[in-house]
Amino acid sequence: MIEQTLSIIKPDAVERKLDKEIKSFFKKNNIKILKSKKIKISKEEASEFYKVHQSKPFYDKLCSYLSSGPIIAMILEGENVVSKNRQLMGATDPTKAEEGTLRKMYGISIDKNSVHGSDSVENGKIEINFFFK
Ligand code: IDP
Ligand code: MG
Repeated sequence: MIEQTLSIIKPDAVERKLDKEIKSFFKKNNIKILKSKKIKISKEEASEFYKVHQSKPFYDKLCSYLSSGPIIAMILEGENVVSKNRQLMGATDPTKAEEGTLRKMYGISIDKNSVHGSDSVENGKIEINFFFK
């Protein structure tokens, strides 16, 4: 099924100017980038975006991090793109990510893991709406 998902190039990857490589990696894997915008969000906005994690010990650090510098939010579209993007991203912890995945190639640590991807079609809709209203 053709789906959409939200992808974010996180501050660590924007700072290292990896956006071109990451975008061409998606395109090479038959994923369309419907929209893309570079923005800097506030800590309040990051807290809203990541509110599913509010009970986690790393929540505050996570929200500070996502609002620490410019990010690139994108709407990706393609066949089964939600799970496909999750596969292309690799495990949350770059040290556990498979060879050839974005987080393996570019991730620095579990915090600075370079990319975000929605975890379901339903959350994808919510997250797309958050950035592209
Ligand atoms: P995901 O990004 O692979 O979907 P989630 O569990 O949804 O992973 O966590 C959201 C983000 O929170 C992760 O991308 C990562 O940056 C951060 N995070 C997750 N687990 C930990 C942890 O145990 N310590 C520190 N940061 C974490
Ligand atoms: Mg997640």
